[in-house]
Amino acid sequence: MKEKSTAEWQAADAAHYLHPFTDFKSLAAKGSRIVTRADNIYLWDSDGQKILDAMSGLWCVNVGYGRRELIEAATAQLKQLPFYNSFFQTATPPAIALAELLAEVTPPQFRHVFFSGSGSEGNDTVVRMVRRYWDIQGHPERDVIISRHNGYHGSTMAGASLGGMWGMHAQGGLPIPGIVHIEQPCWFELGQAMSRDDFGIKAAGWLEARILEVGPDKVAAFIGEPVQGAGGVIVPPSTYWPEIQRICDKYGVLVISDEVICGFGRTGHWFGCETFDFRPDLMTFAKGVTSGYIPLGGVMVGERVAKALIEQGGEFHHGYTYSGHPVACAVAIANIGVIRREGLVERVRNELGPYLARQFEALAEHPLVGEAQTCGMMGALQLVRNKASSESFDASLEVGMVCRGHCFGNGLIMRAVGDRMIVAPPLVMTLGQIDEMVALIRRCLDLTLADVKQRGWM
Ligand code: PXG
Repeated sequence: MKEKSTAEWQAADAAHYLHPFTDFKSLAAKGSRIVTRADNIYLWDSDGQKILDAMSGLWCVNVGYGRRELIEAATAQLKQLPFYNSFFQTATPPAIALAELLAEVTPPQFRHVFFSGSGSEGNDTVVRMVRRYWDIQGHPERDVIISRHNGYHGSTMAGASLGGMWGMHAQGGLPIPGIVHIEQPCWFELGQAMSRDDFGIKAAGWLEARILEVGPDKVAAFIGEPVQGAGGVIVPPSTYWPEIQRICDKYGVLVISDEVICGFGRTGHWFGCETFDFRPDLMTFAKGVTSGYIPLGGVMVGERVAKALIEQGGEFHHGYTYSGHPVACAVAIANIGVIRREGLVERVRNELGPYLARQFEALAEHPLVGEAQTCGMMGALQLVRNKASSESFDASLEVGMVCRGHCFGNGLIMRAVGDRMIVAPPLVMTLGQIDEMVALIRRCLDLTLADVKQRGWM
């Protein structure tokens, strides 16, 4: 590709490229940061600035950048068979081998997979599959799926409908029919009057209340992320998911775990449902399955649903051109190989996760931080105006964006969700690199504090 200067890239970008989740006009005025290369946990931009990527690309580069094994797997597969589909009584060896491998690394109820190209497509598959399941059971009226406010399940029509982001619903006539929401298990926002454990039970109770309101004979499934990622790394109390499972079992409601972020080691187990001790019937995955090197997603289908689909379902009228793309599947196999050989899941559970948790406990002392939470290799810092009373800043001040601006300027990528600053760094970090990241975070918090005081906001 022809090299351009930063200004030339920015001009061409502003002229032609509509970015996702972006105010196009305001970005064109500011100019994009152009990322040109990466290695391990670092990125470099077109001005040569080195950046520590504490978001793993977008929650996905679990094994870090520049991994030879993944690059070689893609290259070899591109030469051997760059594409063939899985329709019309056909399959390719990488897709079959990955299906077999996923059955090995996922919880025992999962022996089948349906591939998609992304997490959103995976969740569209979930909606169609769940409704098909109840159809086959002779209960087509059981078509309501319950989801949560501030959950994120993608940006397609079904994905955005399942998600509980009201801004997304306001554009394009969403949610689609048959999707309803309950409140999220966010203790900081909704539960501070009680213990975390009591709040977990209370928040799960909102599901039972909604099932009774809709009618248990109408409810098909409940979907949630084990830890809400895009919503701000909201780690639920440990009592929450077991209670959700109990309620779903009581009413025969299917449980769907959206593992697009939590899957493949992020929480310290292969899947978030193992960390939080529940037993989903379906599990959406994407991102970490290939460490983001190439798009791939899918749905793990537990025996309850798989048996019905296979034995009684007839043709399932659903699928994508890239379902089981051989190059993507070859990369996923190499990626899972790296995770296994390097014991990354165990490292997150036993070493990196606990270390990150201790560093975040120390960051919780900072005057701007009202709450610090981590789970495995993900973490959140809630910025507050008054630490003692947990009083928030006025949302219109966009303090999170001020902090993100300092991160940008200091070679650190950290995401701002409102006033919640979040990280989800690669699972291959050394302890020294965690120290380096935390030192950068601390510096950016200090700069934000000075900024906020100077503006008279605190
Ligand atoms: N489910 C979950 C839990 C996700 O986090 C999706 C589904 C959709 O996956 P695709 O591959 O279709 O994007 C996601 C995606 C953010 C951010 O701002 C998070 C995601 C995507 C874009 C931005 O944190 N997660």
